[in-house]
Amino acid sequence: MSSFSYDITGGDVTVRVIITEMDGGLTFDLEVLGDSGTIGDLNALYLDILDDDLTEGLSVTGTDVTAFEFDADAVTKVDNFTTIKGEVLKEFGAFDMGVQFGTQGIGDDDIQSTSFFLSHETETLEIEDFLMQDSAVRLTSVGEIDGERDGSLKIGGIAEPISEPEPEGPILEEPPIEEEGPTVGEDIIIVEEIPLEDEFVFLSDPINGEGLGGEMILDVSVEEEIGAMIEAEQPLYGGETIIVAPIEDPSGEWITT
Ligand SMILES: [Ca+2]
Ligand SMILES: [Ca+2]
Repeated sequence: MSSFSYDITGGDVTVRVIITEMDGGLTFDLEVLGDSGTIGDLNALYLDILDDDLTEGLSVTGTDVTAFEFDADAVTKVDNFTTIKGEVLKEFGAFDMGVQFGTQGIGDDDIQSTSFFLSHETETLEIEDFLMQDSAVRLTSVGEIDGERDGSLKIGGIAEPISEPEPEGPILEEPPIEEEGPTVGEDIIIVEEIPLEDEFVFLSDPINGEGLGGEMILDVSVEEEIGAMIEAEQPLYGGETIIVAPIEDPSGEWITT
C-alpha cells in the first residue's frame, strides 16, 4: 500500500493530508493538527492532478463530502462559501478539482478531520498523480481551541512528502536456514565460557539448536573435530554458543551456554 503525507500550513493552522492507494483509487485523510493551538473547520480541499485528462471520469465519496467539482485548470470554488479566490488563487492558479466538506460554519459540523475516496471510472489512480502538485485548503471558524473561532483561512502549498513514500507492502525476509551441519560464525552469540573437563560438548545450530537436546544437527566432521579436541584437552570453540550436557548423561537435559 503506497502512501504519502504532506502538510499545508498558513495562518497558524496546519492541515495534514495523507494520500493512500487503495482498491485502484486513492483515500485522502485530512486532519487539522492543532499543534499551534489554532484550528479551523475544514470546508474544502483543492488539488491539482498531474494528468489533466484524468479530471474526466473522477468520482469522490466520503461521509462529510457535500459537493465536488472537477474541471482541469478551472476550479476556483465548489460552493460560494468554499471559494479559494484571492491570494491562493493568485499564487497557485485555478485547481483541477475541489472537494467540499460539511456545511458552512460550525453550527452543524466542525470538521477537524475527514476522509474521502477518489476513483476514476477507467484508470487506476496512484499517489504520483498528486505528488508535488499544488494543493489548498479552505477553512472557516478559525481560531484558538475553545476560543472565539471567528477567523477564516485559505492556505495553499505543494504536496511535498513529509517523508519518503512508503514502499509497497511490508518487506519480510525470511532468514536463510542452513540445510545441514551446525553454523560456526559471527551469528553465534557468546553466552558464557564453560569448564570443559566433565562435559560433553557440541556446537549447536544457532537457528535450530536451542533446546533441541539430542535432535540437534551435527556435521560429522565437526563432531570428529570436537571429539579430537576433547581428547587433546584443548579448549572447545571458546566463546561461541554451544550446547552442553554432562558427559555421564549426554542424552539428559541439554543446557545452552
Ligand atoms: Ca492542472
Ligand atoms: Ca462546517
